[in-house]
Amino acid sequence: MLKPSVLKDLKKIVGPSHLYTSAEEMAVYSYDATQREATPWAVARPMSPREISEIVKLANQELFPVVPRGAGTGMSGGSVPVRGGLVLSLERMNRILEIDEENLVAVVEPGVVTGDLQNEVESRGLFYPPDPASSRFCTMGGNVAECAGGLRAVKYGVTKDYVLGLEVVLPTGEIITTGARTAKSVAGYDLTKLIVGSEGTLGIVTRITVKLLPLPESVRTLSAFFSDVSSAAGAASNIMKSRMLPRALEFVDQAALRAVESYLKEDLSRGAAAMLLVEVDGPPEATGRQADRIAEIMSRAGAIRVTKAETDADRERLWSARRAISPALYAIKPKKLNEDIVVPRSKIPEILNEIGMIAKKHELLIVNFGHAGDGNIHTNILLDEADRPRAETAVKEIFAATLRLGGSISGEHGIGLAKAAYLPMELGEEAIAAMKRIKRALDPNNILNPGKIFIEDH
Ligand code: 2HG
Ligand code: ZN
Repeated sequence: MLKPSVLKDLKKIVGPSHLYTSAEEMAVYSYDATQREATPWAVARPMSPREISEIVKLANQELFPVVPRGAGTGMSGGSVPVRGGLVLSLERMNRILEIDEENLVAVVEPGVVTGDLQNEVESRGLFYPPDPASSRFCTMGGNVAECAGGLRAVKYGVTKDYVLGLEVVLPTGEIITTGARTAKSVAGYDLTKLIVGSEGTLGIVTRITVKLLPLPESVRTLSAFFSDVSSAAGAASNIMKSRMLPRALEFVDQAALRAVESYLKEDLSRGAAAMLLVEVDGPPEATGRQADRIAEIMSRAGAIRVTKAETDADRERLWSARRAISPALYAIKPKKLNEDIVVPRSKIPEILNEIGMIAKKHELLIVNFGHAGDGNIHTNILLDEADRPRAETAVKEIFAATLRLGGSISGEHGIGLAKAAYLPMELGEEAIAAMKRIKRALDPNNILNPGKIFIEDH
């Protein structure tokens, strides 16, 4: 609970209409896309770095947790206030501040919806490549906090590859800038990279400078359906071996297909067991040729049907279906544990095989889809509450197999709450101790987003 005097101070900082305390308002800020929930003690909606700095200084005096929050679309519990405290919602700081067309740079506030930035720059012939499946709802601040990946990472990389610099309120209240707005800068330690992906534990990002690219001249999208998962996995690995680099290479298994089809009331797959969705971009003469070659590779690998999207509406239909998989899975079972393991690309057939065996052993329904081109598979264990203990054992086994194949337990969703217990499986004790030393140095009172990433505090 926050003392009445603290609530009064917070009201003074953000203005009375931007401090929420009612049960209904708390409920809105209590969860993310993992279905994890914890009720905050209050919610503040600041408008400036100065207000945030004052809030954080107050938190250090009064020792209450501060939990930054974007749109709540996170997949690892990063914005869930597990220790209570104050949720700091960045939703009002939602301006695109600048698009510098000459230098290919955009400057935004953290509450900007990623899809809105994409649309704005695309209307000027520019391109912001990171494209989380939730791009229509998620915000740039959340993307930075978790280092979001998404559908185009296979060719263009992830959020950290585009962030040139940040303005950050440190856990002790200082407002700093990191990086630069130039194409290069090696002035001092790379604090930008430290903050990107730090899951709201090392600073609150209040301004983001990203690099832009020229918008590719043309895009071609193909869908292919297979009668078994291993042919689809084989086709994906043949595409990656072909010396072409698609901008998206997505895999969807049968259960995920069925879920999204019943969600959208649309029969995409006509009974197929797996789908690949592939997209190339570049000059039209190149994309036309690449689309033909990719179609041929997929047919040779056993595709029962390959279709090239002919219109923007066709493309949009395919991508909307792909983006809807995650929410659609709730139609099958009330709960899911969604993981985002990543393995070296060539190991996808092996990891899918292992996951299949683990599912069978524990009698669990496990659905797989995701960014095959990155080796990043969204393994979703669909469950009723009674399945949970077996599901948790299965998660551990899936992580062990992932690490054995040279992978990582999280490709893009972050550790947050969901994977904190498993982080030691991947990182040695010394590496975790080094990370905790950084946390302690920047946040000596453990104010900022406590309880995340590490199972035990510093
Ligand atoms: C996606 O790629 C998201 O659709 C969500 O990263 C994945 O729900 C999931 O497992
Ligand atoms: Zn994803």
